[in-house]
Amino acid sequence: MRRGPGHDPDDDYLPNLLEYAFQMNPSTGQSGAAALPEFAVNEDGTVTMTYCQIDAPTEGSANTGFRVQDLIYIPQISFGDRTAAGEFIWIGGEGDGEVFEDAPAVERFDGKGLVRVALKSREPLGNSSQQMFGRILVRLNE
Ligand SMILES: [Ca+2]
Repeated sequence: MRRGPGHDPDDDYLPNLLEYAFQMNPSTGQSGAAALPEFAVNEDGTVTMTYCQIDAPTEGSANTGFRVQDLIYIPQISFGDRTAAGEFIWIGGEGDGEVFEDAPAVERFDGKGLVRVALKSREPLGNSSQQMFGRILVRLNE
């Protein structure tokens, strides 16, 4: 059985939890790139992270994570710093830093049960020579 949230039956490197969170098909390796997070640096040095989440009543904020049905979407950034164990240090969500403006721009766009969420950083972040990563951590809301 390969039906658990961490399984990847279509071998596209997206576990079932993320296929569900981004409303992709877990049994075919179709491209779901439109639903995956994008990260852009604005002219003023702020960054905008854009991603899709399930279109349903939402609680929380960009800085605590958005609770939608049985999922939590937690936007985070990293400047490439690592822990002693070699893992990236992520900032945002879970109370350890307020990276993004609270009110995201939310747009319905595809009729497939998703909304596109655009989050802008509160301040300029780094410069073009500094590596920066963004991710959406998705967890089950237990
Ligand atoms: Ca998959």
